[in-house]
Parts: sequence; structure tokens; C-alpha cells
Amino acid sequence: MTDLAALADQLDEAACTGIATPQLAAAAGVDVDTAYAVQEELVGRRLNRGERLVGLKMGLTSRAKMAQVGVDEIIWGRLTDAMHIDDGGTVRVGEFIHPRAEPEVAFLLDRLPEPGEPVTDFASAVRAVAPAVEIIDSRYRDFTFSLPDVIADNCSAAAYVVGAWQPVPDGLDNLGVLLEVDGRVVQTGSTAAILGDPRRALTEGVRLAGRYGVRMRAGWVFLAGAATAAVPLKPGAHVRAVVESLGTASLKAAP
Ligand code: OOG
Ligand code: MG
Repeated sequence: MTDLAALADQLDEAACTGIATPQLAAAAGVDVDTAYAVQEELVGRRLNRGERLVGLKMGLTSRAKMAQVGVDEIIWGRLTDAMHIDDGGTVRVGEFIHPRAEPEVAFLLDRLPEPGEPVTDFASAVRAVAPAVEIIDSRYRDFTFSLPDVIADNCSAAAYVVGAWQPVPDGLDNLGVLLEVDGRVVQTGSTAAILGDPRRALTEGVRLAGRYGVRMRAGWVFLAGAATAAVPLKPGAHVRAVVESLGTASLKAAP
């Protein structure tokens, strides 16, 4: 029997102390299903400390991201209120290990189909959309991991900022995406990079999280996954994501 609690403790300690930990999945024989069980335990530690579940994030929904981390399966993780940063707000990077920033599209969820059912009515499933920046911070040394490792580590989730919510536009499948650091463009892409259309990420999220009995709720935030590779987040940096016709989301990195 895999000791889920011990593995969750190992990852929780790395996140709380800001000290990277060795990969654990191979040594402990953790497969994908077990990794999601570790993730649930790990996020459970946060909930026990008073955090609230506020949404879901998808990971590796674009080729750019898959190539950057060398894992090519779509994954999902959990967002809590403690990870949320106000638009234009400050994130303390000293609490993290080796944080990176990436541009995303966020959905404000409304009425979702039963787990396992496809999202056929996107307009009723999603109340609003917004540009977002996700801060990821792998708890593993050198930001390297296998598929079960990254799942267990709650898909590197660390923090996120969402711009002003916008009405759902007719098309979401070909909007230009920029990531800026200190006013300089460091990544460019398109929402088409996210599974051809970020709306597909929601169908995948309902399907994949539903397998583990996780049901998304109205009012939750959903991050569809980064459209480009992530960039290191340095203290002092001002980071901004721009998504064509949706606007911007930004944050400042304090030491
Ligand atoms: C895994 C998380 C991936 C995304 O948007 O693709 C992710 C990682 O890159 O560490 O959040
Ligand atoms: Mg992401």
C-alpha cells in the first residue's frame, strides 16, 4: 500500500518551507490514479488549515507547455482561495522555490453538465471569461518531474491572478496572447494553442476531474492552461498577460 499521507506531507513541507524535494513517484510506485489521490490529500492539508476550494486548473493543454516540461498528458489540479491574487496585486516570490509565470484564459463557471457529459452548452456553462496569469512552482528539484509526480504536486499550482471578467465572446479559438515582463514581450501565442480552442479544456476538465468524483461548481474559477511556455518570475518583476479582446491581468513580484 502506498502511504498517501507520507507523500502528501513531503510535498506539503516542500511548499511550506520553500525547499525543493526529490521526485517521489517512481520510488513509491505511484501511478496516475494514486497521484490524484496524493493530490487530494495534499490539497486537503491546505483545506485543514482553513483554505477554501475555489476552482480547478488545467495543465499541459498546449504543445508549448508539454515541450517545456517533457510531459505530454493533460492534467488538472485544484485552486484554493489562498492562491488568488488581486489583479495588479503583489505576490511574494521568496515564499516559492523557483516560480514561473504563464499566460492563461480563465472561465467563471456557471451551470456545468454532469461529470462525464460533454460541455455542449458553453454559454450556460461559463458566465464570464478573463485573461489570467498563473504562477507555477514545482516542489521538485530543478523543476523536473514525471507525469505522476506533477499530478501529485497539484500540477505545480502556486498562485494566480485573473483580470476583469468579460462577457463570453463568440469565438475564443484564435485570440492573440502576450506575456510581458517589465513592459517587454517575452512570450507570444494564441488561444488556439490551448487544445485548438480553450473551450475544449473545459470539456476535458469535466471529464478528467469527473473520473475522480470531482464536480465543478457555479462560481468556481477554471484556468484553461497556458498558451505559451512559462518564464522565471524574478523579484521586482512586473508581469502582465494580454489576451486580444479580453484585456489584461497583471501582478508584481515582491521579494
Ligand atoms: C505543470 C503545470 C502546467 C499549464 O498551464 O500547462 C500548467 C508545470 O508546468 O509545472 O499549469
Ligand atoms: Mg498553468
